[in-house]
Amino acid sequence: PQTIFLKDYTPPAYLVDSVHLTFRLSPEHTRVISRIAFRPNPDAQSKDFFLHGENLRLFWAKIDGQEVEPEQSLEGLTCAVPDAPFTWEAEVEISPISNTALEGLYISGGMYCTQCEAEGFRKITYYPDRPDVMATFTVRIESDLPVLLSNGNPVAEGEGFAEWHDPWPKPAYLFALVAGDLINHPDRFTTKSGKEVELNIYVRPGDEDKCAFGMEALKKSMKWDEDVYGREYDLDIFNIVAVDDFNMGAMENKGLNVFNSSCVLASPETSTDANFERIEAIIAHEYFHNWTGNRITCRDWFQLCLKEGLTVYRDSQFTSDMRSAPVKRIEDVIALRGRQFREDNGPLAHPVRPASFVEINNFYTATVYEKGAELIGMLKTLVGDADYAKALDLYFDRHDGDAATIEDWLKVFEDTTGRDLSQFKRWYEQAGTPRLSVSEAYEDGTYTLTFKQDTPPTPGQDQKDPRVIPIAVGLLNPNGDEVVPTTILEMTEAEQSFRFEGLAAKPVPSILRDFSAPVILQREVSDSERAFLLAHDTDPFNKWEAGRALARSGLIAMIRDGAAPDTGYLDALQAVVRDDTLDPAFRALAMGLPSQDDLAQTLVDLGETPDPKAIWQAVEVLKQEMAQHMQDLLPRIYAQYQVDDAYRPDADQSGARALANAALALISRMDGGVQAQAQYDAADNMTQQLAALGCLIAAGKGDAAVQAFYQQWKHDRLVIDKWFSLQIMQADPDRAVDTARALTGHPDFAMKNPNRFRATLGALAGHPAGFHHASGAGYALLTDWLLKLDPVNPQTTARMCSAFETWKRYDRARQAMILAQLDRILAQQGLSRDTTEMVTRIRN
Ligand code: HT7
Ligand code: ZN
Repeated sequence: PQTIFLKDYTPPAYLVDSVHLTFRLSPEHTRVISRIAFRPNPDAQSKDFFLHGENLRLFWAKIDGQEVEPEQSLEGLTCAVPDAPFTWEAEVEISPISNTALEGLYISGGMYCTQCEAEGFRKITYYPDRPDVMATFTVRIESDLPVLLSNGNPVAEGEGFAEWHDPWPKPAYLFALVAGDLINHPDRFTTKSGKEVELNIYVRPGDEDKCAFGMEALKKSMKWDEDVYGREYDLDIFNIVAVDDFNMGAMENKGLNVFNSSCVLASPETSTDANFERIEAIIAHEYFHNWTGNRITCRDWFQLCLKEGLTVYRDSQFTSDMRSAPVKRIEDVIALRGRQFREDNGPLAHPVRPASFVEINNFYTATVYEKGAELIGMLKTLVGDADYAKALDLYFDRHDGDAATIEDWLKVFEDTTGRDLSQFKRWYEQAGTPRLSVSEAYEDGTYTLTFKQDTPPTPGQDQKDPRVIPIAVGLLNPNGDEVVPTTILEMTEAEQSFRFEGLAAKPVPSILRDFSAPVILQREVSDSERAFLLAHDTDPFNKWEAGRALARSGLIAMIRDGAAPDTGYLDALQAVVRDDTLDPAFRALAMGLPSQDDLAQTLVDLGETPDPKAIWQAVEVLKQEMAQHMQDLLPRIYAQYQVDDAYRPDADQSGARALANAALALISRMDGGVQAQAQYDAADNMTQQLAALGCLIAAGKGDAAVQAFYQQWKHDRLVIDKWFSLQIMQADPDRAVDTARALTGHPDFAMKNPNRFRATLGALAGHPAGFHHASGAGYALLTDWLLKLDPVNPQTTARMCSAFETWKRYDRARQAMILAQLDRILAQQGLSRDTTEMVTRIRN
């Protein structure tokens, strides 16, 4: 397969002014008739006319009304064209029903829908399918189905047809079409300048009672983007459609967002608090793309972080404003460390702006999205809130309608602030997570912190240059008072010292407050200092971080040295859990332990080979000890944080439920599941029901409830996804693979549905002690299914290969077994480009 390089970018040879498309929908023989107004690009370096097109049956093509005979290949076609503006027309046939890859036009549950990002439009018709070609689209859909949708505003409709016009020039990846027998949940929004916008959420019949929350989230997002970024909506209508078969979470097509139904449908009975929070964030994310992604798009796919990093950053800000900012920050950092640090530390590491790719779908990664968002946060910290706001205004003014680059983005900050951001740009270009080591000195009232930064080599990048790192630091007195409030230290050198004068005693530093940079802090800290910070730090993130570090060091001692659980940690944790002045959601997070994956990596960093089963056992022992240590407190917490009011998925209620359920998980270890069974029997919402079911399975008392849950929910595919996952997640390591295997034989297992596939095989991959079972059965089972899925859906297959990305951590026997499975995948005849690229990168 061909590698594409950022350095090889050249402007398109032809630009497009307008596109007219007619769709005659039919499951096996959809006809697409296109009329496209091209003109030569004055900035082009070539005059070659090439249109992308894959799996299209071409009936005819015309230029300026004259039939032509283009030269076709597997990737598209070429043709001789005039050296002046011209009209291209063509008719092709496609088969949506055979499209299981879920890219281009496909059918899900009887509904036609499209997914064109990144390169799906070329499966619909011949077109220059690249984001720097932007055009207005007019679309006519011919079908007997009652709901016919496309981008922009509706312009005509009648018996068996509808026409849409999108006045905003857009790249083809933002094109969308939906047709089906759908139910509408309507609403309205008046923009700040008084424009009336019609809002609709379209769903399959039966799902109409699950739209209200998403609609409220949409209106809050529209208002927030006006208030905080000054961005107003720009069409008469905004449609959202829920689709069951979808490769990712959602898609920001102009005026017609398409959502994985799991990311929009919500009801208290069927969705957990975490689902509600996620749905609110994803609705916001897709809506925010209207400006950061659609009005200003990316010049090429290397610039993906331009829209994704910024939009993730914006949706995090939104959630922080709607809910609790500290809790959101802690959740984001847990996710960043769990996925992005893992990626940055392994064979799939790549810069936030990659320099090359084979298959762009493989670069919708935690690095591009989440690390990309961290870079925006760092920029804001460095320039300050006021200049950030000015720079963003300039960005929207200067680049509205553009297909822009990271250079354009940084330039608006340089022009706003006069800063030179060339060093900051290294964050976009260098892969790997910097290690930030810290030493301290105190003499005559002066406290000095010395930092050293170092980034390990990553694939293709041996040498790293120092980056600018904003390090937020506060200092506490030994009595716990803050003597220096949060200060931003701007580190630019490989090694750099910062002094604080006039301190009466050696302070206790709180470093990297609010996780001010995506780095790994390496500092020898005593457990007593961690306990001190857990008790006294005024920065909620570092307060939580201190508890997490204590838990980690105790667990590592248990795993390495067979130590007993650390009572210092248990006492410090108990003090936090008991402290009713603290946010319950924060306390619930404090009760969480480092993930088993995190512990495995910590052991590797200490030069040890992790044993996944031993890690699992240590975590079990510690949880048991937590339950025992807090056995008097937990029933009080559990009772106190029961929510009596009618269910609301807001921060207050979900925080209370999270704390009570964290208590329940420990109580179940002491009472054998009695309280959990009572909660299960009484539950009137999914948060309570699922938490109780998890406790029952973990306590070995789940059989009846697992059956009952299935009977209760077998009609609801999103709930049944939870049922699949939970049984695997809660399984004993020796049973996890068998449980997953048995579930792949369940009549409701459906390989072609990405949600169900992920709920089953993804849950296995997320159970380290089960997946890395010494028998190798986890590796074999996942591989069996990846091989079955690849010909059906390469994109989802390739993404799930990342389960193997940590193979180098493990012992020789496990390494050999994983390599054998990777080789088995590579040996498959006709393996997709997506999966070939992923497995090749993982293997090297
Ligand atoms: N911009 C979208 C990314 C995307 C995608 C979504 C659904 C299916 C396939 C996809 N490929 C890429 C989603 C987002 O970031 O908002
Ligand atoms: Zn996005």
